[in-house]
Amino acid sequence: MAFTLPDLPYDYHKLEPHIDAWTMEIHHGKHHAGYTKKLNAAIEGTDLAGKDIVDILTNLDMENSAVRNNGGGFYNHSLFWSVMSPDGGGTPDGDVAAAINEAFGSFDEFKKKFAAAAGTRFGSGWAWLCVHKGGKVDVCSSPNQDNPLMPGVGCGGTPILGIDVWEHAYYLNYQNKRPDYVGAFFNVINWKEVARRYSEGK
Ligand code: MN3
Repeated sequence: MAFTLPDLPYDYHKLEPHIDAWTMEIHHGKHHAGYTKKLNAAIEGTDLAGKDIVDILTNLDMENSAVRNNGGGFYNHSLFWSVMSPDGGGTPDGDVAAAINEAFGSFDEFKKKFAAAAGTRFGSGWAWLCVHKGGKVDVCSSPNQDNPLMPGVGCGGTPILGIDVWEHAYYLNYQNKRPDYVGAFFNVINWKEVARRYSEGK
Protein backbone atom coordinates (compact mmCIF):
# COMPACT_ATOMS: atom_id res chain seq x y z
CA MET A 1 0.00 0.00 0.00
CA ALA A 2 1.73 3.13 -1.25
CA PHE A 3 1.33 6.68 0.00
CA THR A 4 -0.77 8.97 -2.17
CA LEU A 5 -0.60 12.72 -2.59
CA PRO A 6 -3.49 14.14 -0.56
CA ASP A 7 -5.88 16.46 -2.40
CA LEU A 8 -5.72 20.09 -1.35
CA PRO A 9 -8.82 20.87 0.73
CA TYR A 10 -9.29 24.13 -1.29
CA ASP A 11 -8.48 25.42 -4.78
CA TYR A 12 -5.01 26.73 -5.57
CA HIS A 13 -6.12 30.38 -5.70
CA LYS A 14 -8.14 30.31 -2.49
CA LEU A 15 -5.35 31.50 -0.21
CA GLU A 16 -4.71 34.62 -2.28
CA PRO A 17 -3.54 37.31 -1.75
CA HIS A 18 -1.54 35.73 1.09
CA ILE A 19 -0.24 32.76 -0.89
CA ASP A 20 -0.52 32.92 -4.66
CA ALA A 21 -2.10 30.25 -6.88
CA TRP A 22 1.01 29.51 -8.93
CA THR A 23 3.09 28.88 -5.82
CA MET A 24 0.38 26.57 -4.47
CA GLU A 25 0.11 24.67 -7.74
CA ILE A 26 3.85 24.05 -8.05
CA HIS A 27 4.24 23.38 -4.34
CA HIS A 28 1.48 20.79 -4.17
CA GLY A 29 1.57 19.38 -7.69
CA LYS A 30 5.35 19.20 -8.12
CA HIS A 31 7.16 19.38 -4.77
CA HIS A 32 4.74 17.42 -2.59
CA ALA A 33 4.03 14.98 -5.42
CA GLY A 34 7.79 14.45 -5.77
CA TYR A 35 8.30 13.69 -2.08
CA THR A 36 5.39 11.24 -2.19
CA LYS A 37 6.76 9.39 -5.20
CA LYS A 38 10.30 9.23 -3.82
CA LEU A 39 9.06 8.09 -0.39
CA ASN A 40 7.22 5.20 -2.05
CA ALA A 41 10.34 4.28 -4.02
CA ALA A 42 12.47 4.44 -0.85
CA ILE A 43 10.28 2.09 1.21
CA GLU A 44 9.21 -0.34 -1.51
CA GLY A 45 10.34 -3.86 -0.63
CA THR A 46 11.66 -2.81 2.81
CA ASP A 47 10.14 -3.49 6.23
CA LEU A 48 8.83 0.10 6.23
CA ALA A 49 6.38 -0.66 3.41
CA GLY A 50 2.79 -0.65 4.69
CA LYS A 51 3.63 1.24 7.90
CA ASP A 52 1.89 4.43 8.97
CA ILE A 53 3.87 7.63 8.25
CA VAL A 54 3.90 8.72 11.92
CA ASP A 55 5.25 5.28 12.86
CA ILE A 56 7.94 5.54 10.15
CA LEU A 57 9.08 9.02 11.26
CA THR A 58 8.93 8.35 15.00
CA ASN A 59 11.15 5.28 14.66
CA LEU A 60 13.29 6.64 11.86
CA ASP A 61 16.91 5.67 11.32
CA MET A 62 18.26 9.20 10.75
CA GLU A 63 21.01 7.77 8.53
CA ASN A 64 18.34 6.71 6.04
CA SER A 65 18.38 9.99 4.12
CA ALA A 66 15.92 8.92 1.40
CA VAL A 67 13.18 8.20 3.96
CA ARG A 68 14.23 11.10 6.20
CA ASN A 69 13.95 13.66 3.37
CA ASN A 70 11.00 12.25 1.47
CA GLY A 71 9.03 10.85 4.42
CA GLY A 72 9.51 14.20 6.16
CA GLY A 73 8.50 16.03 2.98
CA PHE A 74 5.40 13.86 2.59
CA TYR A 75 4.25 14.33 6.19
CA ASN A 76 5.20 18.02 6.55
CA HIS A 77 3.34 19.16 3.46
CA SER A 78 0.26 17.07 4.33
CA LEU A 79 0.17 18.87 7.68
CA PHE A 80 0.90 22.26 6.07
CA TRP A 81 -2.10 22.19 3.66
CA SER A 82 -4.41 21.16 6.49
CA VAL A 83 -3.42 23.97 8.84
CA MET A 84 -4.27 26.62 6.25
CA SER A 85 -7.73 27.64 5.09
CA PRO A 86 -9.37 30.38 3.03
CA ASP A 87 -11.47 31.00 6.17
CA GLY A 88 -8.41 31.00 8.40
CA GLY A 89 -6.64 33.67 10.41
CA GLY A 90 -7.74 35.31 13.61
CA THR A 91 -6.92 33.75 16.94
CA PRO A 92 -7.41 30.29 18.45
CA ASP A 93 -9.85 29.53 21.22
CA GLY A 94 -10.47 26.71 23.67
CA ASP A 95 -7.76 24.41 25.01
CA VAL A 96 -5.10 25.30 22.47
CA ALA A 97 -5.54 29.02 23.16
CA ALA A 98 -5.15 28.35 26.88
CA ALA A 99 -1.99 26.30 26.26
CA ILE A 100 -0.54 29.09 24.09
CA ASN A 101 -1.25 31.69 26.76
CA GLU A 102 0.26 29.44 29.41
CA ALA A 103 3.45 28.86 27.41
CA PHE A 104 4.03 32.32 25.93
CA GLY A 105 1.99 34.71 28.10
CA SER A 106 -0.19 35.91 25.23
CA PHE A 107 -1.13 35.20 21.63
CA ASP A 108 1.01 38.15 20.46
CA GLU A 109 4.05 36.74 22.25
CA PHE A 110 3.45 33.36 20.63
CA LYS A 111 3.23 35.09 17.24
CA LYS A 112 6.59 36.79 17.84
CA LYS A 113 8.27 33.53 18.88
CA PHE A 114 6.84 31.59 15.96
CA ALA A 115 7.77 34.33 13.45
CA ALA A 116 11.28 34.47 14.94
CA ALA A 117 11.68 30.69 14.66
CA ALA A 118 10.55 30.87 11.01
CA GLY A 119 12.65 33.94 10.26
CA THR A 120 15.90 32.75 11.79
CA ARG A 121 15.89 29.20 10.40
CA PHE A 122 18.92 29.51 8.10
CA GLY A 123 18.38 28.10 4.62
CA SER A 124 15.54 25.63 4.12
CA GLY A 125 13.34 24.21 6.83
CA TRP A 126 10.23 24.54 8.92
CA ALA A 127 8.99 26.28 12.07
CA TRP A 128 6.63 24.41 14.36
CA LEU A 129 4.20 24.67 17.21
CA CYS A 130 4.30 21.33 19.03
CA VAL A 131 2.28 19.74 21.79
CA HIS A 132 3.78 17.43 24.40
CA LYS A 133 1.96 14.71 26.31
CA GLY A 134 0.14 16.55 29.09
CA GLY A 135 -0.74 19.49 26.85
CA LYS A 136 2.24 21.86 27.06
CA VAL A 137 3.12 23.60 23.78
CA ASP A 138 6.34 25.07 22.46
CA VAL A 139 7.88 26.52 19.32
CA CYS A 140 10.97 25.34 17.44
CA SER A 141 12.34 24.96 13.94
CA SER A 142 14.04 22.19 12.00
CA PRO A 143 16.24 22.06 8.89
CA ASN A 144 15.32 20.66 5.48
CA GLN A 145 12.39 18.18 5.77
CA ASP A 146 13.12 17.12 9.34
CA ASN A 147 10.29 17.42 11.83
CA PRO A 148 9.80 17.05 15.58
CA LEU A 149 8.46 13.49 15.35
CA MET A 150 11.91 12.31 14.26
CA PRO A 151 14.40 11.24 16.91
CA GLY A 152 16.42 14.14 18.28
CA VAL A 153 14.86 16.85 16.09
CA GLY A 154 13.55 20.23 17.25
CA CYS A 155 11.37 20.42 20.32
CA GLY A 156 10.07 16.86 20.13
CA GLY A 157 6.40 16.25 20.73
CA THR A 158 3.75 16.31 18.03
CA PRO A 159 3.64 19.16 15.52
CA ILE A 160 0.21 20.82 15.41
CA LEU A 161 1.11 23.86 13.27
CA GLY A 162 3.95 24.23 10.80
CA ILE A 163 5.18 26.71 8.22
CA ASP A 164 7.35 25.79 5.28
CA VAL A 165 10.19 28.32 4.94
CA TRP A 166 11.86 26.76 1.91
CA GLU A 167 12.16 29.42 -0.81
CA HIS A 168 9.83 27.36 -3.04
CA ALA A 169 7.05 28.16 -0.53
CA TYR A 170 7.21 31.93 -1.06
CA TYR A 171 9.80 33.14 -3.56
CA LEU A 172 7.47 33.81 -6.54
CA ASN A 173 5.36 36.25 -4.55
CA TYR A 174 7.69 37.46 -1.80
CA GLN A 175 11.21 36.96 -3.28
CA ASN A 176 13.68 37.32 -0.40
CA LYS A 177 11.14 38.86 2.00
CA ARG A 178 10.54 35.80 4.15
CA PRO A 179 9.19 37.85 7.08
CA ASP A 180 6.38 39.21 4.86
CA TYR A 181 5.40 35.65 3.91
CA VAL A 182 5.47 34.57 7.56
CA GLY A 183 3.30 37.55 8.49
CA ALA A 184 0.82 36.68 5.73
CA PHE A 185 0.67 33.05 6.88
CA PHE A 186 -1.07 34.18 10.07
CA ASN A 187 -4.01 35.34 7.90
CA VAL A 188 -4.66 31.81 6.67
CA ILE A 189 -3.98 29.65 9.75
CA ASN A 190 -6.78 27.13 10.24
CA TRP A 191 -7.06 27.26 14.03
CA LYS A 192 -9.87 24.69 14.05
CA GLU A 193 -7.51 22.12 12.59
CA VAL A 194 -4.71 23.18 14.96
CA ALA A 195 -7.15 22.71 17.86
CA ARG A 196 -8.10 19.26 16.57
CA ARG A 197 -4.44 18.26 16.32
CA TYR A 198 -3.83 19.66 19.80
CA SER A 199 -6.59 17.52 21.31
CA GLU A 200 -5.31 14.45 19.51
CA GLY A 201 -1.64 15.02 20.44
CA LYS A 202 -1.82 16.22 24.06
MN1 MN3 B 1 7.70 22.78 0.58
